[in-house]
Amino acid sequence: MSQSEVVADNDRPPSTPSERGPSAVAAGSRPLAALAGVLAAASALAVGELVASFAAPSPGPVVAVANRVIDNAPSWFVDFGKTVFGLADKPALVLGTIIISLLLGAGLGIASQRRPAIGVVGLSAFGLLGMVSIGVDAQGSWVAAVVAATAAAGTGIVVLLGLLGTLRGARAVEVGLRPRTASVTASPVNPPVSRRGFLNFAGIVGVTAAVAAAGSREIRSRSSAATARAEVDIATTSSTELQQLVTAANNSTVGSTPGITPIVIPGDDFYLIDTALTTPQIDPANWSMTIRGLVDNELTFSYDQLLDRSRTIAPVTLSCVSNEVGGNLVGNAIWTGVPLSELLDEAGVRPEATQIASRSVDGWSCGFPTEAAYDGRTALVAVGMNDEPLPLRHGFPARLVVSGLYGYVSATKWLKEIELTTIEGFDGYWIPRGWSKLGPVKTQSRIDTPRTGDRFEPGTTVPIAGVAWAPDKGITRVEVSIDDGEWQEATLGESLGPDAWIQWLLPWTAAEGKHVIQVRATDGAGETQTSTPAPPAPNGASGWHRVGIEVA
Ligand SMILES: Nc1nc2c(c(=O)[nH]1)N[C@H]1C(S)=C(S)[C@@H](COP(=O)(O)O)O[C@H]1N2
Ligand SMILES: [Mo]
Repeated sequence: MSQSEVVADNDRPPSTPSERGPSAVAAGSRPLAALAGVLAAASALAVGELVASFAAPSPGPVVAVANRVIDNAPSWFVDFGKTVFGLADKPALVLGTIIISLLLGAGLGIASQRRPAIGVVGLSAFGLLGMVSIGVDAQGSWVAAVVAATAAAGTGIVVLLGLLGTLRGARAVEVGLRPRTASVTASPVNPPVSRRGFLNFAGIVGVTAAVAAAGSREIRSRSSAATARAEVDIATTSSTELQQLVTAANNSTVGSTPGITPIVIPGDDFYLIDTALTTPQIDPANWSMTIRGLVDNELTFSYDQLLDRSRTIAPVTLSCVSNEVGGNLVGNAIWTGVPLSELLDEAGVRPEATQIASRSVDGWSCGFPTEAAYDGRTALVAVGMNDEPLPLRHGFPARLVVSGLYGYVSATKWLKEIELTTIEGFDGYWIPRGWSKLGPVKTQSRIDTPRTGDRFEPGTTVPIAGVAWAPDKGITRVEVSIDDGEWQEATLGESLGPDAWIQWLLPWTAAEGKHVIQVRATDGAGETQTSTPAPPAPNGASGWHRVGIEVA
């Protein structure tokens, strides 16, 4: 066996040295060239992330590119992501961006083996994409974009050319174009020096890239707004009174039903919906919100100025238009904030301003009719949730909360500006993506317990219970029907007001057989929710929630 045979890749069929021309060996080093490309891409991304992290909250290349995907993706792609990955659709998108970059890197590595210029051009194009993606990002800075992208592309090119150069050295040794150094005898466990050099180099690059990536994460976490948030105290005396009402509701017969949703959802358990890949980290000391557009005086408020004003406390049920019948993209919390109308009045809203548009720090936007701020419903620039400053993921330092409107038209988190405009003059983020311009919340009810598939013994008393909501009209009646039978009126729990959901209970004696339980609610305007099923798009799901159980 010749020495060149010994060092050939194990996964290749054996061949005689005479059959193995230089091209055969070149093909054998393909996986290594691909590895060189992957490492070039990985180190480029890691260095780009590290450099950009010093400019936080400007995103790094990965998040910025993924943001561009979210912004420009057709809605079928977004729906697909939500269907396949659910609430993990964002981590999946970030991971996907990284994997695609590494795969492209692999391709570049192979293509650059013969023509290194391809690698240089490819990695420069990568850099350009990253630069523009960071630059146009709502939280991006062009300085960070240029510096991070240049460093990333430069690193990628150096790594790629360096590794391929080492690899060429290794190839020369294998083909016998260059004599092996006398001191090293090659064997499967002791590869020739050049190939070993490649692997050593590759290892160092891999470890360095991992360290850079970890470093960027660490730097970003240090710039977190969590510390600033921890120093704010939102609680007031009226929140204590409300808390007593909440405790009473939870301790009531209805509220203490096992399996029923608590009347107030803690921030950590509250449903989350937004387009943000990473939670915006906002230092309230450097934050302010502006009211502009069709107003007499443009006004800007700092966080302290908002906190210094007298605050309203209101339980409001927030719902996502994407919530399915029976779904859990809905929650009730106690919001603390400044009435929107108060701030608008100071700015002086002009009569032609028919829409209140708002934008977030991360570039999201929405809008609703100006009337909603003035028709008496709860409409707040909220700074608190359940007696605490807003949780970071729920919009710290400030967000909008408007009773009776789905979140996608009203509930801007990480609020940056409110612009008075006309209804025709502006479409929020989700409108061109196929959702209705107006998003009043549909009256809905949900069975929390029992759940589909539950089994009971005949004769047991089964508490049928759940929640019903119709912000800002309130719920006046909840009825339950078993097996399409007569509607039976459920007992309603303590009310936190018309903006909040209400808990309900109907004890039922289980009779043998399979049963279908249905629920429907009637709102304060006297309307009973429709039985006609509709999907969430374009303006919210409708129909009655039903649950199937078995008694045997
Ligand atoms: N900045 C920003 N605010 C946003 C969104 C968003 O994507 N970005 N999504 C809206 C939608 S669709 C909903 S349903 C609510 C959800 O608020 P939550 O995550 O606090 O429950 O936030 C709204 N506010
Ligand atoms: Mo939503």
